Amino acid sequence: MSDIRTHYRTCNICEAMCGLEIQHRDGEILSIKGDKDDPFSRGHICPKAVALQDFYSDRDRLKTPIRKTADGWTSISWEQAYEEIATRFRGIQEAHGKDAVGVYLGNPNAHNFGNAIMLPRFFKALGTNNRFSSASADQLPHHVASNYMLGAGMLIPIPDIDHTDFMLIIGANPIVSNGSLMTAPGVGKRLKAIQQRGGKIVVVDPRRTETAKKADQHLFIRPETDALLMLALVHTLFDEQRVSLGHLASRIDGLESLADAVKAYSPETVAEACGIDAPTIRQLARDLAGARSAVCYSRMGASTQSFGGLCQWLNNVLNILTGNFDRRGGAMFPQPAFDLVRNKKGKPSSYGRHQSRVRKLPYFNNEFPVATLADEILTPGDGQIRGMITVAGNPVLSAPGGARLEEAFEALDFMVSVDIYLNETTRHADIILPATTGLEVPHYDVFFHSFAVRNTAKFSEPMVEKSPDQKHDWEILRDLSLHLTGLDDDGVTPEQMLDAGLRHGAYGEQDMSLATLKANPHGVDLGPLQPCLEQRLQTEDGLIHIAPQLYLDDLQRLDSSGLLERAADSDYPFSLISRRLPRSHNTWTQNSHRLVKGKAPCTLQLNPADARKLGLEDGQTARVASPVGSIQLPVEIDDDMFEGVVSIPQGWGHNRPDTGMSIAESQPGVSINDITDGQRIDALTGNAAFNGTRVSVQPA
Ligand SMILES: Nc1nc2c(c(=O)[nH]1)N[C@H]1C(S)=C(S)[C@@H](COP(=O)(O)OP(=O)(O)OC[C@H]3O[C@@H](n4cnc5c(=O)[nH]c(N)nc54)[C@H](O)[C@@H]3O)O[C@H]1N2
Ligand SMILES: Nc1nc2c(c(=O)[nH]1)N[C@H]1C(S)=C(S)[C@@H](COP(=O)(O)OP(=O)(O)OC[C@H]3O[C@@H](n4cnc5c(=O)[nH]c(N)nc54)[C@H](O)[C@@H]3O)O[C@H]1N2
Ligand code: SF4
Ligand SMILES: [Mo]
Repeated sequence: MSDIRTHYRTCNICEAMCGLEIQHRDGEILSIKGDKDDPFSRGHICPKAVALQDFYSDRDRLKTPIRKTADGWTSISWEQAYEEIATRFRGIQEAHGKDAVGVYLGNPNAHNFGNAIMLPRFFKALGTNNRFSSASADQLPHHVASNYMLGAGMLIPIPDIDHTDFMLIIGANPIVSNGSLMTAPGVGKRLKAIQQRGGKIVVVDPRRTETAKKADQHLFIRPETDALLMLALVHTLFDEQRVSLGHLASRIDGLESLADAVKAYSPETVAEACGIDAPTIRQLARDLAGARSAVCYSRMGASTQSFGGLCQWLNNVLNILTGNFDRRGGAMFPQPAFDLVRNKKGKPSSYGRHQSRVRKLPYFNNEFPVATLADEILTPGDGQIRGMITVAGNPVLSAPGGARLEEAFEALDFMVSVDIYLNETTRHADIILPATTGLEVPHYDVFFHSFAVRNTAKFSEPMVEKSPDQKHDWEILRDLSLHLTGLDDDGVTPEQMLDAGLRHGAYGEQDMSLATLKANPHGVDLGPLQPCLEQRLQTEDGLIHIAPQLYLDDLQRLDSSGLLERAADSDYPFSLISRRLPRSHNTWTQNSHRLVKGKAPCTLQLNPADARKLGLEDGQTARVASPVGSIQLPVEIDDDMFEGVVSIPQGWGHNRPDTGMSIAESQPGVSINDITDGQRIDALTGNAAFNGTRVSVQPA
């Protein structure tokens, strides 16, 4: 038996980038703990990190490429798989054009350094505009706001949680999610520190969340009325002459149009619709403007709804008008060692370059909205998608109206999935290519260092050497690219590209390189965020566009939405929202026996008064229906829910036939996206509008 070894790495399950210390011997894991010497996470971890060993040793993980046959799945060699995929995709593209093959990228791509760096090459080889990803079921409104206001979709302002004196949290639950577009390991401690230094936290959410319970103030809000609330806050800042632009004053363009546009949205006008009274809204505006430093931070609750675009624009507007943009304690811009934003100035943005074929939805962030993927596959005509590849995604469970994708994927001529499991999505593929994951991969957080509340950099080696027949995701993408194009491998690796990026980046002159990171396995601290927007801004005119026309135009859609009048729907009287659970991550961690234990967590939460009206008891099964479908699940009566609002966890529904995740199938839950609707989107950005889906609830 060999010696016990200690391995240091970054957990890449969620955005928090926690440092891990793993003891292992001969490929067996003895312990997984927080790495106290990680300069950023300082020992923090959550229960999911410990489950990394379950994914590592999971017998349900796919080990070889498999092919669907009349007699079920059979193993095939990598070479056979590549040959067949290239032949089939090329055949489809020759007959029907490049766009006839579609791509869907799931969330783990953002946590996979090889893919983050190699995907552009793969896209080039495939040559299709029919690109989709989980981003349009998530954070797309943030990218759109950054693109139109700051000139670069990746230049996203991040709350300076470690220095702020006032944090307004709208539609985020970092205590459970561990933070999103705010990489902040140990976020609970960071929130508590705000209060310990005399600051204040306010949470706006239709559910009194785990985060709301720790805040100084919680305001219940009716789903999808956040844009109205934020407009009223902006209105109040102008109305009460509390606008103070600070050091960016000379760079703000469009202030007058903004002041004009918000005149109609007084707190008194929106109070009834939002469910928050006017004096409370006015006081909130005063608190934001009056705090020594303050930041408004809004996330999934404000993004994945019918006015997600307006919300993320107004979120930035509030931070700008209170002088908190690019300022300590406000909304700041990380300066990552490997920078996704550099050198974009003057290059034309891809935003709005195309429209989707069937529903004419916008092409933002180099992709079409996933809400229209099923339409593009199922609607006949020129440009129809006939072949598809999914990479690390499970849209059957994760996309709005996901159930319709089952029909769509079955209708394809040919489908490929690069994944670690046979699951609800990949079972529709003709060929599944298995990748390494978790502890088996080298890691550098290309994206999340760019969204982090402190500048740090860290590279992790794989804990174990993969076997010769295993492939990293990026190798699969490279091999597919080479087979598609017939080109020879130029030998370039993600590590080489990372190294070049680090050397040419902001810290290149301070000896930043891959070798430096390898010599510092706990990570390198590069200090707190600093004001840097004037250097990083990417607009042609060097100005911050506070009132881009597309947002001003979208106000009309808000006005005619019926939200202000509280228009009721008697067939579907409840408003559905999603929630995240501490012990699961999206759709794929439910095969860990460490995470899936105890009481089944996939419940319908609703308020006691609503339960009484419906005659529902705790634990009873309810039927929840929307215009697109219905599901049945146990009721959990909970006075943390706002009246008229019900909540279901996202990421569940492992009750489909013919999948291969035995533990997940033992506690399957149901898929919320069997009742969300692909037609329900934020029309401005194309982002999915999960929140506020109208549903009926009855005893089953
Ligand atoms: N109703 C509702 N729907 C939602 C949400 C919500 O709040 N409410 N949230 C949305 C959000 S924020 C997101 S990000 C999306 C997520 O949507 P998706 O990205 O489609 O879903 P995931 O569960 O992340 O899918 C990950 C897939 O990758 C596989 N996988 C895991 N690790 C690896 C790996 O290392 N390599 C490869 N090749 N495969 C791997 C898993 O087996 C799984 O099939 O869901 C969205 N859907
Ligand atoms: N444990 C765990 N952690 C995760 C994940 C996970 O699945 N499990 N997923 C990861 C991913 S992919 C992401 S993107 C992040 C997301 O991170 P967060 O955005 O922090 O996570 P959510 O729990 O989706 O928080 C959304 C909140 O919005 C509220 N909400 C719903 N509708 C509305 C509305 O109309 N208005 C307002 N104001 N609030 C509303 C919900 O009640 C919920 O509390 O979490 C990441 N971290
Ligand atoms: S908070 Fe996220 S990064 Fe940290 S240990 Fe948990 S899953 Fe991993
Ligand atoms: Mo996400």
